[in-house]
Amino acid sequence: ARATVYGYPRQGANRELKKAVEGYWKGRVTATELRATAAELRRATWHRLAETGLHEVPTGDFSYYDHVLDATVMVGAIPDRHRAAVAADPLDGYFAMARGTQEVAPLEMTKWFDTNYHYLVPELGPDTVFTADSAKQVAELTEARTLGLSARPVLVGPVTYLLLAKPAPGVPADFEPLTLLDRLLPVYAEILADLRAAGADWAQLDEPALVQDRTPAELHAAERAYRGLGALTDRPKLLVASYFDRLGEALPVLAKAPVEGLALDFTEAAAQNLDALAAVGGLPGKRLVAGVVNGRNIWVNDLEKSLATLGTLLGLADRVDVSASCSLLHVPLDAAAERDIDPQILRWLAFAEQKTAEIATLAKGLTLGTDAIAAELSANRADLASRAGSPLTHDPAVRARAAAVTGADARRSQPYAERTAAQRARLGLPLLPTTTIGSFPQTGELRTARADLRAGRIDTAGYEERIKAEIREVIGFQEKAGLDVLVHGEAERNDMVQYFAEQLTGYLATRHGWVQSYGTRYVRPPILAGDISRPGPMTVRWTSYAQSLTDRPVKGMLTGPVTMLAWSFVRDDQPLGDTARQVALALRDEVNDLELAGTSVIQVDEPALRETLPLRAAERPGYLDWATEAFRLSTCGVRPDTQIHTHMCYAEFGDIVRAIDDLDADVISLEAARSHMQVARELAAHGYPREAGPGVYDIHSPRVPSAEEAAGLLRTGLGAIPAERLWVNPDCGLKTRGWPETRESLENLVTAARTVRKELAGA
Ligand code: THG
Ligand code: ZN
Repeated sequence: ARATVYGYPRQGANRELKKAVEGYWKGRVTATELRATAAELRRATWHRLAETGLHEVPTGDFSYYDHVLDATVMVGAIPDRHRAAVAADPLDGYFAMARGTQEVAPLEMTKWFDTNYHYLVPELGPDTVFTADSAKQVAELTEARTLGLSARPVLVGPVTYLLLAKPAPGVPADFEPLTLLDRLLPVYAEILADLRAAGADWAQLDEPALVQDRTPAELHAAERAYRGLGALTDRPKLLVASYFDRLGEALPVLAKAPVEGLALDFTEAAAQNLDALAAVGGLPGKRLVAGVVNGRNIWVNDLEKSLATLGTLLGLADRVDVSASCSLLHVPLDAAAERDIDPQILRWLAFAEQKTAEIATLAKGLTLGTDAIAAELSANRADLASRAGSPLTHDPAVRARAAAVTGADARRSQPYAERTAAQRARLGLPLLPTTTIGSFPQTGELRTARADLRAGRIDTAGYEERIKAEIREVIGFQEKAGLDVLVHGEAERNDMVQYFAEQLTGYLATRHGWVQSYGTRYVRPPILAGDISRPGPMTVRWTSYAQSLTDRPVKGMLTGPVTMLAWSFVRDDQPLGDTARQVALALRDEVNDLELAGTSVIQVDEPALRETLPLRAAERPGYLDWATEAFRLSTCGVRPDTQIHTHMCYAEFGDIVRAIDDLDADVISLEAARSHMQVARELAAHGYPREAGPGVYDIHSPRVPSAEEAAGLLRTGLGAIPAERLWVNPDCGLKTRGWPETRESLENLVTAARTVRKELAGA
């Protein structure tokens, strides 16, 4: 058996790639230097992979920004508006597509399946002409082969490429990119021929879109694609890779296709993929690459269990190789770099480096027998036992409390109609109340203060003084601007998930655990490692301090349980719903403590509610059940006159509007400015019965909306939501904005609210 992976973190141990790319943008790094840094990172990675025991390294998975954008370049699908820039300078043109310029908008960005990686969406239309550009793929293959390595180019597959695309601007919205398949296949044929000529024995075509629910027409397209590519004579052997879920109806299609290999996910979807493989009579004559090591979570593998799976597979294919379930892009680089995690616990964790070693060990065991890996197996058994038996993973008090939850705990004590009256009486807000989503600009000074604290240049008291000064500034501004419900501005928070994770028992934070989110932006997702409890209040001090400065209500600001899970690495030893419930109970205590401290409005954000929706429709109702219950569990312990707000960061939410209703929040704020209040109409169409604040200020752009423009949006909103239930707020938090445009925009927003209030009073 051979050991391989489909892709690897690109950034380098110290995020050298981020620094080089951002340096290039700033003019501090030349194109030559950037290329050299990138080539050195690739070389070091391949060496490391081979040294760790991989027999075949991936090539072409490296990217300056995004591998789907690389595929767009590879097939020549450059949007018209970027053609001149790409022709003038391919590298600058590439970054123009990724980030836009003064003159042209970038490609849209969206989530890569249900991961936290974001890709740039191809824009296609009936006039799209594809042309082959195999330069990057061929160059990287040649680099690896020159090092004497056995290398396998990895490409986004043609079906997935088209299924991920959207109609280009100006193309009718009902245009289906998949109709371009016949035009795209010859381009893939040309690239495959180039790779063959450059010495590729195998090429991998990634088709993760085939693990989603697919129509018969889409499955038929997949069949045609691989019948066509398989029939080519001048090509490498083809490995069609699936990951993130079971292949389902697409498995028989690919099993019958004239390709030489299939890669399947045997982590989350192991049982279904095994059954489906058996049902088609296995893959006689084909190579099966078995993704038995989880490529998107950070837990140490159960080597014996994986060996058992691999053993079963041996009877089902000509040849079985070992890999991770998906590219290792989605996990941090090296657990050994984590010096702050208890060594006992660190043994439970496997990042990309450790996963590579697991894959190599499994391949060795499969080839030579378990005796050859006896030491690894015994260490692995001890690590797994340590995790299973740890008090961190089994806190009896947390478990007893979660088990005792009743339906009543997840329901407000009064229906909305009654509690809204109590809230109105308590808050005394005007019609069309104004508020913000929570965060105010994170200034350079704040980041410096945090860095100073970490480096010991200031002490905690000094740091807290800086935060307090910022809160005074934010409260003072909001009072002067005339906002009705104020916020403290979240100066003390960097990544909100990390902020809460650091304060909850059972959560681990990493120092170096960077994972690419998009382009040169990375996150360090915390790890839900054990049973979750809250040793003490997390936000009450800052909220109370802010409230002490003003007579107007200051909103308490929390991140909801679903988002806490979505932006973390989750436990794999219990259902997600159980983990969500533990987090929800910890947040419930925080909500209740905020109320006790006198907070009358508490916002619990769930920006990730929709993005966590399972890939397959059959699994969605079960997810939405535990997700909405967890939200209600965290928010329903309050008095009727305490107002619960929530916020979500997206405009398209038609498919979960019922779940949003199920949250039973008193007020919801949503993104709406760009879509001209489309969400307001969708909420109305659903009969949404509570209060809503469709955003009237697009915070994703530095542009300042005029008071008249905001008033226009409000009037549009009033066409869908009655005045008594309409709030006035921006689309999202202001963390990434500068102070000048924030000030002006919020002043205009208040002016707009006052104007429309007058109109309503006069009518
Ligand atoms: N927190 C976590 N995960 C997330 C988000 C988050 N996933 C989805 C979404 N938000 C991703 N959005 C961003 C936005 C900005 C940055 C990263 C992801 C970013 N990162 C800094 C960088 O790479 O320079 C580093 C920030 C830091 O120092 O922590 O700007 O909000 N967990
Ligand atoms: Zn938002």
